[in-house]
Amino acid sequence: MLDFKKSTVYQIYPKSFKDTTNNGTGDLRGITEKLDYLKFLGVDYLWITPFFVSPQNDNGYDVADYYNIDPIYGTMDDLDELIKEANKREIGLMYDMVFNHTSTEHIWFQKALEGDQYYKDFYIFKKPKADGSAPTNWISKFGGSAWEYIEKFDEYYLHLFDKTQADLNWENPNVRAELKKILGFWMEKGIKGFRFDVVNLISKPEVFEDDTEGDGRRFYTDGHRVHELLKELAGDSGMIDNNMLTVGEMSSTSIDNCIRYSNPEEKELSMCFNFHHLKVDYKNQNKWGLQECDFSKLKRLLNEWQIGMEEGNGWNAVFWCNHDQPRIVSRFGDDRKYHKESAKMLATMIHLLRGTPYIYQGEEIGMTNAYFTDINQYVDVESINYFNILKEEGMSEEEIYLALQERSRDNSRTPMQWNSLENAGFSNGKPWLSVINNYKKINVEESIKDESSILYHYKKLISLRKKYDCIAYGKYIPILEDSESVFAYKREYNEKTLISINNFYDKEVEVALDIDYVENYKCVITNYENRKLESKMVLKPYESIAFIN
Ligand code: TEU
Repeated sequence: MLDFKKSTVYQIYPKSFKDTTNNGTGDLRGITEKLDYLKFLGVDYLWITPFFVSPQNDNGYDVADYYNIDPIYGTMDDLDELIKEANKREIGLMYDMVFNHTSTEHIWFQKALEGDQYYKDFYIFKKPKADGSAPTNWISKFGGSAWEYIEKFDEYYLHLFDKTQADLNWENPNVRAELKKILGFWMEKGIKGFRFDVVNLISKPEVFEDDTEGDGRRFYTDGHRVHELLKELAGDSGMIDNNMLTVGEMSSTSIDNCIRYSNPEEKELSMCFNFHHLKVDYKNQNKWGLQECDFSKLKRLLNEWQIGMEEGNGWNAVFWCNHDQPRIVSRFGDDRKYHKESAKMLATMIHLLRGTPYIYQGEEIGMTNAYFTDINQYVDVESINYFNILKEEGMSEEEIYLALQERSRDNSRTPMQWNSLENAGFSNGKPWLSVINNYKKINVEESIKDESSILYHYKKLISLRKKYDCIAYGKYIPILEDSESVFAYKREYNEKTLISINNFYDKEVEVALDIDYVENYKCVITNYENRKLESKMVLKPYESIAFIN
């Protein structure tokens, strides 16, 4: 395995990456076609979101067959070719394993519906309350009740996500055996890692009860047997022995749990995603409530997680973007006046942290939010559900559109912008989701021509992590903790120190640094002109600089 502390992972959302058949949907051959670009960028692993057989109600996170490829993405031959070509370039593939739930079209669920008890036990069916209502008052992550009624059984089944995504019963050893088999099948094919979807939700409580305080998550998040179940999965499947790079997506988790998930001695996973730093612009913790980024909270959270995970010898996946999150340059940067500067600042700020950086397709060229103006442009199940829910709750259409423009998952799912030709070079057919109209300016071809582009900045960050051990292994020490506009830290390793200073705002700001021997430091990356480290510095809007001694 490549040293994951020196590696960078690139996330591909195949549906929107590159379409080679002109049916408007990206495909596996599209990924193969772009491997040279990814090699040029310098990434080590590709996390590819699910391309397995699926009705696509949640764009593939509703898997109907874990062993086969959905025809919209190509064939097994295409996948074999992709693996071969990626291996040639020393790029490892990571597949996305959605094991908390299956599609209701999966044969297991279909058999369960036929009344086959063996398969009914694969899922979580429960009797209604005495009044016939759902077994608990839990809310689905996509809105509405987390239970769906099946009249034939006079029972409900649990779905923490869409009603077509039924939660698996991990207490059943037959379920666990099936999941291990799936991992074995894909490892045989020569892939290098896995990303596990919402894997901290797999352990449900023994007793199902109403949540009088919240939406039910406290009963199943980092559930009582989750570590035990993960250890078993990792050990028995051969994932650990095969040195797979593994990352778990952890919803509403805690540092203590993430240490256990990722400390190598625990033999669970290599690293964890958490989302606390991406909720600092949620008003009252509500995704659809808009507010400015609470910068001091962002700093506090990132610092806490950096220090806490290091103390427990855990490992973070560090990131701003994925297929569920709005584009970071539109979110915490300025996608108009300071597009380049702010995109580069955000990149530096996250990439030099302790953890493995993840880049989401298009982030490296500064792709922005979609700014759709019509509900018909949205495809995402969550966006459409909430459009209706918020309307019922009495929110005005105008406000709902504002919320979707900021928060919809479709913001990150628009087609990758390759060039300035029709549909941004993504497809010659009609794309399944509209291309953003800034593609003539923001695209890969233009970025490659311009060495001062955001793309080259990302390329440099990836190479710095390989070159300097202090970035990969250094101790994390926050500095300028009281600053209301600058996020800064040191990373120390074997006499070497990195200093990363990032102005998060569009205003100049003066910083005073308490650092010895400033003259020994050299600037290794910046988004303005190279400059010297001084004990007092005035930072330009969104200025970001890193020094190493
Ligand atoms: O997401 C899990 C998850 O809880 C969130 O990221 C969620 O989509 C968001 O908070 C809603 O506001 C994972 C996948 O990344 C996502 O694409 C899937 O829809 C989801 O699991 C279900 O498989």
